[in-house]
Amino acid sequence: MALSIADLPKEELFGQGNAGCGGCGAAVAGRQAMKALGSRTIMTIPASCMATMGGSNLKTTWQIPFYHTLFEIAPAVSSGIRAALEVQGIEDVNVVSWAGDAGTADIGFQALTGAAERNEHMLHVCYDNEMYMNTGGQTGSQTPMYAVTSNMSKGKTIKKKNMLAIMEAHGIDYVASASIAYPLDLIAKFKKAAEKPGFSYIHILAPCHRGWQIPQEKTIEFARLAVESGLFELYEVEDGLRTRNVEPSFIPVEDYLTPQGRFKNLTPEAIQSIQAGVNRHYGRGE
Ligand SMILES: Cc1ncc(C[n+]2csc(CCOP(=O)(O)OP(=O)(O)O)c2C)c(N)n1
Repeated sequence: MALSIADLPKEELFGQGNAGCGGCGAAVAGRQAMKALGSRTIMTIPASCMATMGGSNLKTTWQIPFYHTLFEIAPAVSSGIRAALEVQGIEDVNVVSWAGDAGTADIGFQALTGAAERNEHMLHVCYDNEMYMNTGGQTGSQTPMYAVTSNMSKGKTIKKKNMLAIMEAHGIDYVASASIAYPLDLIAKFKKAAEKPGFSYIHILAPCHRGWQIPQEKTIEFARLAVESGLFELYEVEDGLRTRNVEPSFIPVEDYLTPQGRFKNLTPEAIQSIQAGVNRHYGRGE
């Protein structure tokens, strides 16, 4: 039977008085994910907004054990936690590393690829706000081309690295993209990942209104537009089988891009080339 909002647990394991900005997409992702993972979960989080947002000392937002790790090592710490649980014969705990796009695709990548190669029994989550937000919105490999950031005032000149494809290439148990605008799809994916005996990877597009320069109450709306335009595809890969979970309605990419302040330098030619890329990807002709 399909999951419904009414079936979700009422318990809030993330989100009670967090220190994130109003309208923070990552905080929404945390709240949704915990509805699937439940209280038998240990989380490691490297330097990022999400680490600071979790609070400190006795005032943590997470109602589960949460370990704020160094930037480069969250999946390695999670691997160690899994090993420690195993020697104690504890099997009913989800071990998760939860990192931003820099903590996943850039500075944290070596620990991630190592843990994935070993097919550790754990889940790595990338909440992708497409910038280094906790230090002021710098460019990273997950920043899309043309986006203006605090250190690239004319916009990024190279393409976004495809982390989902990279993780798929590891041959791990489960790879999925998810969006905070599609909570039931996201929650179903976390449930699936939690049941895998090996490594799972979930990549969540989590808009940041500050970096994206959008109104703070429109975080979810832009997350949805990304999917509807076809720019952020919702899919999963299980046993080598790739399934698209949501068919986009194919609104013009322009409707997603131009209202965002970070794309203020987009030329009509650039918009055309982005649209052409989407059309090619979905086999829709030019
Ligand atoms: C080794 C190291 N280099 C740099 C930093 C400074 N630093 C802390 S958080 C951060 C950016 C994190 O970006 P991301 O992972 O995308 O998460 P976000 O802040 O966007 O939530 C940086 C550069 C650090 N803590 N450690």
